[in-house]
Amino acid sequence: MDKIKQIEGQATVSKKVEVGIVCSRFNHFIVDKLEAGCLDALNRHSEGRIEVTIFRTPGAFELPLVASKAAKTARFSAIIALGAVIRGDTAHFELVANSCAQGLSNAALETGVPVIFGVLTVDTIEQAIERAGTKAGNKGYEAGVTAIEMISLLEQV
Ligand code: INI
Repeated sequence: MDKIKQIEGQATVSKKVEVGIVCSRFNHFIVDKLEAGCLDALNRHSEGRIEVTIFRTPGAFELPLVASKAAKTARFSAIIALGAVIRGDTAHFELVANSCAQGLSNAALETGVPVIFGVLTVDTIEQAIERAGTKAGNKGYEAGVTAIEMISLLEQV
């Protein structure tokens, strides 16, 4: 092997792009913090080149449909889904969390548009708070950076 070519995304965008954020209102106390972190990341890493449209769904279960429809418009270079699924006493958690994750993954694969999974799936409200801008960082911020990296990577694939 003479030469290994490596291609990876940069932490910024080279041209003007539009990004869609799909936020669920359920557990909005947490999701609002993810949204703020995500916007902060897009702002810091874009040098003003990213335009954002925010869509709001009732819950995480509805995120995939809106993400998929937004991706199909071909208007957005990436879609970021933000939500918080917190375990309760019933099987509802598993159903909502699994369906959301699978649906978002399908939306990306079917459209070719990166759909970023910024949905917390946690056992307790404390764990959610830790991941929404306190001791475990902000998963919304991470989702924003991941979107930028994926936009940049897909430009080169
Ligand atoms: N939606 C969430 O976003 N997070 C949750 O924790 C949650 N729980 O636990 O019930 C939740 N449920 C609502 C669901 O996403 C749908 O909106 C609802 O079932 C209507 O389709």
